[in-house]
Amino acid sequence: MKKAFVTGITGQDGSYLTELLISKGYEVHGLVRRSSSLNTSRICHIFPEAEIAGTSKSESGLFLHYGDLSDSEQISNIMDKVKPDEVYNLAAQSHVRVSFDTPEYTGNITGLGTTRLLEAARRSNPGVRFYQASSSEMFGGKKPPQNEETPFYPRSPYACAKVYSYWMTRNYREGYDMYACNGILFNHESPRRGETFVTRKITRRIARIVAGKEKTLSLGNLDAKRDWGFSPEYVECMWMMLQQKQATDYVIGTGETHSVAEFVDAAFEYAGLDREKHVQIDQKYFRPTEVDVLIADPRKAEKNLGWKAKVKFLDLVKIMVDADMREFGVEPVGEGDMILAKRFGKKWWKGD
Ligand code: NAP
Ligand code: G4F
Repeated sequence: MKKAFVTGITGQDGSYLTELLISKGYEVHGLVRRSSSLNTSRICHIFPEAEIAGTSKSESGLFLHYGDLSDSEQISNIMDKVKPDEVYNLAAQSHVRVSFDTPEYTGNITGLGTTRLLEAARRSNPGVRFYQASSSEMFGGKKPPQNEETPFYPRSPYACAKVYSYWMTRNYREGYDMYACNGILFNHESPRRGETFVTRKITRRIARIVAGKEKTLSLGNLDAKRDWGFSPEYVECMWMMLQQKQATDYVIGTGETHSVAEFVDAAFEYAGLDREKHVQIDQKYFRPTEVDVLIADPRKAEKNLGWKAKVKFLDLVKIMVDADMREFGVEPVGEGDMILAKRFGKKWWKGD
């Protein structure tokens, strides 16, 4: 039985990846931060025990370990004990706007945290396979469409930290012959997306407006363009990257770009609401430096991995609006649910 260690297991991607790995028969070990309120809601269907004590195991074969990417000793302890075959580094201070408020902390976790993990992984098992969650933010919106050869131009403390982690991952590959890959993923969303990222903020607020709980939605820059895909498809690609003969880096995205304004329009229209009555602009959501246009050129992943995004922009909008309507007790429009049933059926991912 293969063993995987996943950092960021409580996040959007970590939760979907864990479901995928368990469905493939892996023993999965996850790193969890201690918090004063529960932070395991995205994995509580796999790990129902509310309390974790030391290393805890659920019925499904998922093990959780307390730790933090700032704590190299604990990371080394876990690695020595688990000796994983595959390590997925998904943990990060992942919010770009917040990284301007916490640049040092973001550098410590999103940057140096990767080095701590690479070093502990290499020492525990030289044959380990390592996935680094790199980001399209590293391109800074320059020279679209962006592929593996596009130069980096980081435009936030978050992106600077991710560029450092990208190069450390390559350095371990080249210096120690370690099987280490960077997945340079463009924005990917889902009903499990964090509530303060723009897509989820929009769909959640729409559901609350329909439910009569709110009236307005305040946003920042509506002109920025992103290549938005669907998280459950993207975590499959992370796994694929670690199953190849040779380690290399991949750009992953849909190949389409849409503005935040287009997302707002599509979501309001789908929910049957008039955007003009609800949306307002608030300067506090603008960033000191913005990434204007992200659009992936994912041809290398298509060619080498046979991977292609199936869920595109409008489908994604519908899936997310429906899920949030259900969460707030409103009858979903229903097209999003139909798209999921058609595309995923009874596959590993059960939907939210
Ligand atoms: P997310 O939902 O924000 O999850 C981040 C995870 O990191 C959470 O499990 C969080 O734990 C954990 N974490 C944060 N600080 C930590 C620390 N100091 N020590 C240990 N764990 C810590 O992010 P995501 O959307 O799933 O993204 C996964 C990864 O891919 C991130 O590295 C992100 O930067 C990167 N990425 C994301 C996208 C995207 O569009 N989603 C695109 C490119 C790259 P808590 O639950 O305790 O907060
Ligand atoms: O949803 P966002 O916060 O995502 P952003 O900054 O693109 O970063 C996400 O994707 C990256 C991959 O490219 C990841 F690496 C990163 O971890 C994260 O998952 O913002 C998207 C756009 C930005 O241009 C922002 O300025 O939406 C704009 N925006 C407009 N109003 C807003 C808002 N963003 C947020 N979060 N909140 C707003 O009110």
